[in-house]
Amino acid sequence: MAELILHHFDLSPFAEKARLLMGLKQLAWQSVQIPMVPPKPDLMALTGGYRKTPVLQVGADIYCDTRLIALELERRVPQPTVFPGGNRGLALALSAWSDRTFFDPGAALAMGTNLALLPAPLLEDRKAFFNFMDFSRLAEDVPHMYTQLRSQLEVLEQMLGDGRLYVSGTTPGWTDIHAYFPVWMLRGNLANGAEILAPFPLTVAFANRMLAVGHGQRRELTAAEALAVARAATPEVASGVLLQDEVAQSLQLQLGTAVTVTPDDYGKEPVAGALYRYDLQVVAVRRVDARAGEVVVHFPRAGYRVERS
Ligand SMILES: N[C@@H](CCC(=O)N[C@@H](CS)C(=O)NCC(=O)O)C(=O)O
Repeated sequence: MAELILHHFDLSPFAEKARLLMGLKQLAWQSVQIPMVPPKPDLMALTGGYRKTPVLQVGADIYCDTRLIALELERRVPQPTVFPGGNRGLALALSAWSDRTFFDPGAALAMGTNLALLPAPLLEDRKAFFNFMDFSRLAEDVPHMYTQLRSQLEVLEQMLGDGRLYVSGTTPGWTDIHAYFPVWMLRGNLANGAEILAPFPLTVAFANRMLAVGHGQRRELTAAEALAVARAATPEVASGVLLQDEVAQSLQLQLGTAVTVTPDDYGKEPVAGALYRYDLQVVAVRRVDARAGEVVVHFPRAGYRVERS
């Protein structure tokens, strides 16, 4: 297998999810630091427009979104599994709780309690990016967001209530990463993080165990080196599958049809390419870039809109 290259920045909570996947699987990987705000020209050369963090590159295959990165790492390196206890479906379903219900109030607080400290370009970018946050009342909403966050910490405390070491049971998995990443963020970004966590002792002990999972073996790489890896590689052969669902039928999709793939929540930057794979798990497009060469960009099917370009 070509080397695993993660495009990320250290402060990114979603990237922490991917780094913990590397830790769970004890993987060696290469780290390319990307800017926190656009322009991100080197990342764009690989993704064709997807700007979110993190992105996984394996040769000339580019995987967007942690929901797909987890599945792809599991496919490539099945053991140790990130779905211990046979809870794969439940673990996948929990991303909605983790990425929205639990993470959003933490993200709103990280912004709302640090407004004076945030660099202007970061604030301006995030105002446009986080379309689900009402920036006009971010400061005013701080008390409400504390309660929203605490209510989910309480849920996590209940998940751990029978004394189990991990949400997944005796070994950590993707559900644990879902449960832990908002806690990682609040520890790192909220001045009163320890105070907020104090009433949740099982969660604190759990978070310390998750910290010990680590990030596997990480080695830094430059963006130019990563682009050279993509140029020198050829994408993996596609499944050849094209699911004939309502979308495929209404758009008359074929493999090779020119389409765009766009996140349906926020950061709605379309990626254009020739349809390469289309089923209930993955939609992938092939594109040719002047700097990256021929690449295939893969997205989870859930949460992404496919349109003819
Ligand atoms: N659904 C995506 C969400 C990723 C996401 O929102 N990442 C944040 C960083 S934590 C982001 O992209 N922020 C803007 C940026 O990095 O440009 C995933 O699971 O990977």
